[in-house]
Amino acid sequence: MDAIAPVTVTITGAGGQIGYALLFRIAAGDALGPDQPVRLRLLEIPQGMRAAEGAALELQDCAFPLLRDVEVTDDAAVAFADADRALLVGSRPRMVGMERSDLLAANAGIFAPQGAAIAANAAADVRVLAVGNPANTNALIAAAAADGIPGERFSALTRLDHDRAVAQLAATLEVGPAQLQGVTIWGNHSATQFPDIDHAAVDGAPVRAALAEKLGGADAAAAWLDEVFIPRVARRGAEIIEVRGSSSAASAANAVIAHVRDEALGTRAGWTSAALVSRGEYGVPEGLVCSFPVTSDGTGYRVVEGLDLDARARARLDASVAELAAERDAVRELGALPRS
Ligand code: NAX
Repeated sequence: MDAIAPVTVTITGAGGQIGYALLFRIAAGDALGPDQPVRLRLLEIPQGMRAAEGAALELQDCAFPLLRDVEVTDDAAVAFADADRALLVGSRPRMVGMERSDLLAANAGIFAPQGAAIAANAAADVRVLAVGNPANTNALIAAAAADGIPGERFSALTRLDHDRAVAQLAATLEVGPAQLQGVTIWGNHSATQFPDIDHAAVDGAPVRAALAEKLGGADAAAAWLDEVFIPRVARRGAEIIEVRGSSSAASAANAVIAHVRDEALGTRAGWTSAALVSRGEYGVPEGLVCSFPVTSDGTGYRVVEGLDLDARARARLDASVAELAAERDAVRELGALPRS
């Protein structure tokens, strides 16, 4: 009998490349802490079952002290039974010639039934993170289908974008990532996202001023932010595919670990970024799953309110929010969301 009750974590798409980089770190205690026993439930479609079963054998071979058991299944009711955390990684990738509406429809067909299966089977206080793309809208679809589970328990992953932004700034300023605070990803996990440094500090001093000093003036810093930094962060996924030949996997898994860890154990200094169901913060229409600056005291992420957005920031956030609203309207047309 464990002194601390095990936490059940369900991972969908567990046989995929992010799954393979994620499972072992959860089992090692990186997400929920070094004293927290875990049970893993791996959900796959029939084509992915062998890969997930292979990963389960390897998990056993690690003899992780915190890992209580692993179950591999293609039945969502079994996978989400008593789940405390659901990490929705599996999704339909965009294939050549696929229209955006086809992609949204294919993923609505995955995330709506999974939302319903979570509501029917998971623990009453389950928390759900959508990773599979389009992550924000997939979280919206799952939340809408999960009758009885408050929207605040759903989030979508923008921590990889956040960490990419911190890393690019750290490299340019020639400082360590831990010296930077207050970076924010706003909006959608897509090319319209807005990586924002206007409230960021390096060793307590404004990042904008530090960039101006490093790059030869305020105009040079502004040009670097708009022409280099923002596009590089927003298109980093494509850059990784070009160089590596396949999409980000270990860095994405690391971001999932960081998102869950900070949500469960609390953000320490400053804030991080996550996409949450809007309650109207910063004028983002209620119900959209939008990335915001967030903190957690260990009981769930909350939006950091009260930051000033200038006209440039407002326009960038509005553009990304318009894309989120268009995605929501498209899935509503497909019947994957209740008509409000
Ligand atoms: P892979 O194609 O390697 O793995 C996906 C796995 O999901 C496959 O094993 C597949 O069999 C499984 N799957 C498909 N439909 C399923 C269903 N209905 N139920 C359970 N499993 C199902 O993709 P991978 O590289 O692991 O990426 C997974 C998802 O993460 C993709 O949608 C990808 O676009 C997204 N990403 C999201 C990121 C983010 O920051 N939000 C960054 C990384 C990544 O691009």
